[in-house]
Amino acid sequence: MAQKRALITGITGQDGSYLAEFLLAKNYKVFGLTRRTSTPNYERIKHIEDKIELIPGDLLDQQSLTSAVEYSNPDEIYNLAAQSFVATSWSQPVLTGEFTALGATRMLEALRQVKPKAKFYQASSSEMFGKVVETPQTEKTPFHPRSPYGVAKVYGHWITINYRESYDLFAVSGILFNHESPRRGLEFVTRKISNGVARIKLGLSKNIALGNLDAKRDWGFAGDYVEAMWLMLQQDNPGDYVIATGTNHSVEEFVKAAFEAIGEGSWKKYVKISKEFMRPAEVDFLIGDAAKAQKILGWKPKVSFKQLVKMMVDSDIELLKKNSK
Ligand code: NDP
Ligand code: GDR
Repeated sequence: MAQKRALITGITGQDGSYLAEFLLAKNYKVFGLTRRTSTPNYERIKHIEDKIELIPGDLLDQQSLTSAVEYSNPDEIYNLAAQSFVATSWSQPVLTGEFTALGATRMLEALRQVKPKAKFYQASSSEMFGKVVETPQTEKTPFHPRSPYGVAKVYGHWITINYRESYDLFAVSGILFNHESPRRGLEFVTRKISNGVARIKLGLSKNIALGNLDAKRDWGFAGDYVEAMWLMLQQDNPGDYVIATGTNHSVEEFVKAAFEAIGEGSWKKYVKISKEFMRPAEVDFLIGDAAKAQKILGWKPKVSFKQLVKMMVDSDIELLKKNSK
């Protein structure tokens, strides 16, 4: 059988790096779209850089996306690139719409014009459920996004379905709940906490400043979730799937578990609440029901909440020790 070819947008991000590793292990030829920066930001993919091929391009630039599809001639396209930080979407709402919403249309257009037979994955999000209308959330739960990011993702979700229905494309949306890892960006709450706890443990900081500790999220491990993306594209028919663990925890519970991972029972003295990290509209409670994915894809998460927190704290301790040498 010919070697399969995949194009990943957002390959320098958390999920892109895990997905690239996963596809390389399956013997794919992996191409990644990267945008120009004045200094390279290949930290997450430097260990596989010699095994993948990077193609310059930007979600804002249709021609570069069309060329990337022409050049890579992919069997599968994973559209992971986005402005993915919810908080920033209030300060940069138009840019978030350009990247996260219209970027999906541009990728779909590139596929439709160049390689309509390629299978397409769109990175949809549990943020689309926002102010939830039912619990747990499934593929059938109506959306009520609470941020410009969530609104942009709803657009990306529906344009993917619309292209599937209009042009008979194999285009799917994975509605992924929060997934974290040692490669998570430092501004997201889980990594901010694991890094903060590691710094406190090593005597580099005295406290961590956080916003709303009551918000609850269904947190899984990113390494588990990229397998679900791939499985969605291996089916005979395109469909949309919720990917989640089916359990949730508050930010406060994450903080507590992170301090417990370093053997510290009293976390309260280390945490400061700062208005700076409160959001104009909050998503209070998310919990997903991934029964459809389990039934059709045979997918289940492997890493538990406790294991995830410990993995992130341990990794940050190691990283800080290494960087201080
Ligand atoms: P990251 O923020 O870690 O990565 C985002 C990626 O998008 C980076 O590679 C970034 O490149 C790239 N990118 C941003 N803007 C552009 C642009 N204009 N042109 C080309 N590339 C661009 O996100 P994650 O890996 O966590 O998430 C992957 C996708 O999944 C995103 O779409 C996110 O919204 C979605 N998602 C994530 C979830 C999660 O819990 N992680 C849950 C549900 C959905 P650069 O390195 O140059 O900045
Ligand atoms: P989220 O992730 O908005 O769910 O989006 P984030 O980790 O930023 O926030 C989770 C919850 O924690 C609360 N919070 C804080 N958040 C941050 N970042 N910093 C803080 O100091 C802080 N204090 C409390 C937030 O208010 C929120 O309730 C992530 C992204 O990966 C999206 O791209 C993805 O679509 C969704 O997950 C599913």
